[in-house]
Amino acid sequence: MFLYSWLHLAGFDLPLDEVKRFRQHHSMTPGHPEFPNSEHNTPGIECTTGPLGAGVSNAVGFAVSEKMAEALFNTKDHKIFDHHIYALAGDGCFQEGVSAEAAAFAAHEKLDNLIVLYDSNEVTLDKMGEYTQSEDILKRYEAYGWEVYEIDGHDLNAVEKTLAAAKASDNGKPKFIKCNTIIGKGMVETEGTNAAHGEAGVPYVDNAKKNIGLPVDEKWYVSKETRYFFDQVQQKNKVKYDEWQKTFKAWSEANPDLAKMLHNAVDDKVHSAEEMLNAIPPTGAKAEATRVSGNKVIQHIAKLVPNYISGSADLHGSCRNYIEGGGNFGTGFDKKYSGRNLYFGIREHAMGTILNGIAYHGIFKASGSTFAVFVDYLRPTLRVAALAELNRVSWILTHDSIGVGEDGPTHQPVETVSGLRVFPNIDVYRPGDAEETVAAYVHSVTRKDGPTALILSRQNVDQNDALPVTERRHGTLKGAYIAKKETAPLDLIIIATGSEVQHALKVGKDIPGARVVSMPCMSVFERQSDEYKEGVLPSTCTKRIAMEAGVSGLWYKYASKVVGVDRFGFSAPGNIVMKELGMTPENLKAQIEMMN
Ligand SMILES: Cc1ncc(C[n+]2csc(CCOP(=O)(O)OP(=O)(O)O)c2C)c(N)n1
Ligand SMILES: [Mg+2]
Repeated sequence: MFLYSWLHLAGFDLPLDEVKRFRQHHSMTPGHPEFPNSEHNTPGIECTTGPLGAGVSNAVGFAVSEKMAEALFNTKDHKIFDHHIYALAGDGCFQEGVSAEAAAFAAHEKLDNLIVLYDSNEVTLDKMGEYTQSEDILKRYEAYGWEVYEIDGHDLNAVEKTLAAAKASDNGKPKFIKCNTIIGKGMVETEGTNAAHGEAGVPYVDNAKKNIGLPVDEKWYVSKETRYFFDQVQQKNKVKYDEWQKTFKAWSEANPDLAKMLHNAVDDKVHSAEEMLNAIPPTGAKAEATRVSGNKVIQHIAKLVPNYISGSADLHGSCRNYIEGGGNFGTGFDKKYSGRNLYFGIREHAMGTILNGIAYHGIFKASGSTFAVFVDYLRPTLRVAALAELNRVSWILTHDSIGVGEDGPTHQPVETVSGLRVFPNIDVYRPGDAEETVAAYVHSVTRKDGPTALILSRQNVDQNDALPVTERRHGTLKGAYIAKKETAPLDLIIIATGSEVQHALKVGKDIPGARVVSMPCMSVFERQSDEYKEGVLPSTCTKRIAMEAGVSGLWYKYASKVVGVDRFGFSAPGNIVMKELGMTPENLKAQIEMMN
């Protein structure tokens, strides 16, 4: 309500009637603000809030994006990017670990355009702050390398003065302003206590209004003075806005190529999937890990999509998502702010929220990599990216199965890939060879309504060379396709994904009535026409077996029998783990023979 009332007063197109419909179905004012998506379009909402701590680290993503935009687009003559990023956060936001990861990154990369205001009221929901926190948050932020300030948050002059000082300081430090406040100030019965956080304050509102001289019987009251104040602010801002438009026009005329790149980036205008597939030559791969195929593909993607950037939680080398010649983001060492590779350090959760922040900022398309099994460390951020429909985000998750081998069960995903598939609106691609990897990457940068996860293998996989490149690529864009057609009347369908497609093909080629279907992405397949789906998986053929080196559950939607891995793995060479847990063509064949 705080944010909605401000947006309304500041002149955004958020009518008072919509503010009054707070938390009602189809209103512009849902319970927690939501980034414009297919269900909400509230002007001025810059990111989806709700999970505490995420906002602080989203703000770090905004600050990254802004620094990058300054480095790429500002010229000696024209400065078109020069804004600061502000975040308002509470005790809960700093108790959550993700803000700590992001704060360390922000200081390390010297994001001095970031200003965080800490509403330090020493109160959370259940209890008074002292019940759960005794650390000195100010000292903690100072230790990270932030510039810290402490003020009385109710002293508006102090707020204004400190913000001005924070803005004026470009000393390489992000700014942290601890504003000491009293929750529910003026609500004498509960002020300063956790009871003021939510509903417990309601009975005391009338009294509070009386105390500060507001009419008690008016619920949606805006005083004349308040309106006047905001109108003045708007007029002042309009002058600055018109000035900026002039600079922007001059910049556009002087730098037409940059201007085109910026417009395309902001409008998210990319080549069509078809154009990209045409521009990426056949891989010619032999036996090759899909992470290695991915490394070749990402170089093409980086050329085709100039606003594409790719970070990693210290696993660029293993996940193979480094953009060659793209430079490294940040300051110090060989880094610069225009760098397209981001070194997040081993901070997966922050990486996820920062990617979301970059996407919200609305210029770049951001991917981040880690081992698939560690995606649980950023899982909360996948959820928000999916519901906020952040198509600018993708995750590159390698070491996709028990095939990882020696590192053992902590590093061998089993439930992970299916665990991602159950999110609404995440397209989870587990390509089976190099050409499927090409199409999966293309999907990740051309998708318009949500994020994509790319699940890639550590170990080599065979290529389905019997099928033309274009059929493998186009089939992949449809989520599933016939990887080997039956040569006799159809009486068996073998469905597989990723590194198990090679086994399905090996077994399928000796069974004339068997069709092999490669299904790299379930959700994309589900979005195809009934006709296409029936063409790939005819309902008349009920004898179907699926194979994947992961938990079997989801595959029963498509198959009557599943060769899966419903247990954790163990440490041994990858091919031994695969063999012991039944991920071989021999076992697939034996399982088919047992079907009636
Ligand atoms: C990750 C997460 N956990 C729990 C909650 C539920 N929750 C909402 S507000 C809140 C207390 C927050 O305290 P603080 O940030 O100090 O806000 P204040 O009460 O001072 O306004 C909790 C636990 C949440 N929104 N997100
Ligand atoms: Mg608090």
